[in-house]
Amino acid sequence: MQSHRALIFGVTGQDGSYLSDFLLSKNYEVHGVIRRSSSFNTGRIDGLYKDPHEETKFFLHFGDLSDSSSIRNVIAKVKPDEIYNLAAQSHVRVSFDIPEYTCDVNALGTLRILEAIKDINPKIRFYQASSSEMFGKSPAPQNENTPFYPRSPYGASKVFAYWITKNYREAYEIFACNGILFNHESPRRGSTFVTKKIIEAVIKIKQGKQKYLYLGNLDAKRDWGSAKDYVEAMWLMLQQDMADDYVIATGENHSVKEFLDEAFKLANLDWKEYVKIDKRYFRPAEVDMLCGDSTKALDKLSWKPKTGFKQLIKEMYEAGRKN
Ligand code: NAP
Ligand code: G4F
Repeated sequence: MQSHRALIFGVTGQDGSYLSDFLLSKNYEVHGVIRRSSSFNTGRIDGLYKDPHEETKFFLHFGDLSDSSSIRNVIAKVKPDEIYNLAAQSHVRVSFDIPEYTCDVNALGTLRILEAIKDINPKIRFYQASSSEMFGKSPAPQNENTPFYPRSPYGASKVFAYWITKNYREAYEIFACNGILFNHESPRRGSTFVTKKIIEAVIKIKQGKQKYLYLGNLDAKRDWGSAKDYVEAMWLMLQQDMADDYVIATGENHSVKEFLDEAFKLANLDWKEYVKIDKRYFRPAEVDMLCGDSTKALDKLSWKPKTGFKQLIKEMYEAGRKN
């Protein structure tokens, strides 16, 4: 039987690396798009990459979501059955500093891929990495029917990408799905997101290599799940008979303070002795509380999260200690 071929934009990111692992385990041929960078940006996928002269099912191509021609060329060359758009300027705080770039990549980048699919092969199935940040100020619990109220350029860019994905599904019958994923973390999470920042600090403080941890708003609440669990949901969405949009979440939420409690407890430390507040980590507008209701994903995809809050923190802590 011929194996399926997937193309992943954002393959070097947290989710791109876990999705690559997952699809390779399903015998897919996986192609990833990477950006040219003056320093190495492939750390999360180095274990998967082999010289293309050897036998391999994992291939990399240069491209950028701000560059339509590179998107079109890679899609025409790879001829994928499925495209996963995980590429984004994904940092909410940074999106206030570089709003125009954030919207170019996250919003127009999505449109560029959809236009290429429409012109090159409208039969390609498309996954869009939508975000719980789109709900912003809308009260929890949030599900597929909750109105969007984004609170950042990042959130607003993702709202455009969500609607353009839905529009290309309705207008051109492209099999295009939005996965509205709530926060998901892992040992591969970028170091500037709050969970990984806390874990790295706990380990360094315990080792005597760091004195204090500087953070912003400790009262914000997030629905934190595990990236490994969530990439399976992305794939499941593209295996259905009909394209649709799904919320993916744990249904539980915790404050940054609760995360600090659990993480510092693992090292037998009290976070109150080490955490200091730095105004620079506050956002001009904050999302106070996210908590997802993923009943639809359970009913239609038979998907549910496997990793709880404490287990996730423990996994991140144990993996961090080994590095
Ligand atoms: P991440 O670790 O920040 O990865 C982002 C990826 O996008 C990286 O591979 C990055 O490449 C790539 N990228 C950035 N700008 C690009 C551009 N102009 N052209 C091509 N590629 C570009 O993010 P993640 O946590 O894996 O999240 C994956 C997706 O899900 C993102 O779209 C994010 O917004 C969305 N999302 C994430 C969460 C979450 O909690 N993790 C929740 C909801 C939605 P470099 O490695 O070269 O920087
Ligand atoms: O870890 P964060 O930066 O994640 P945030 O803003 O929720 O965004 C992440 O999840 C979204 C899904 O809801 C994704 F779409 C997005 O791409 C990204 O993956 O911040 C979490 C909370 C915020 O309320 C923030 O204000 O932690 C608070 N926080 C407090 N101190 C901090 C810090 N966040 C960061 N990054 N750094 C701090 O020092």
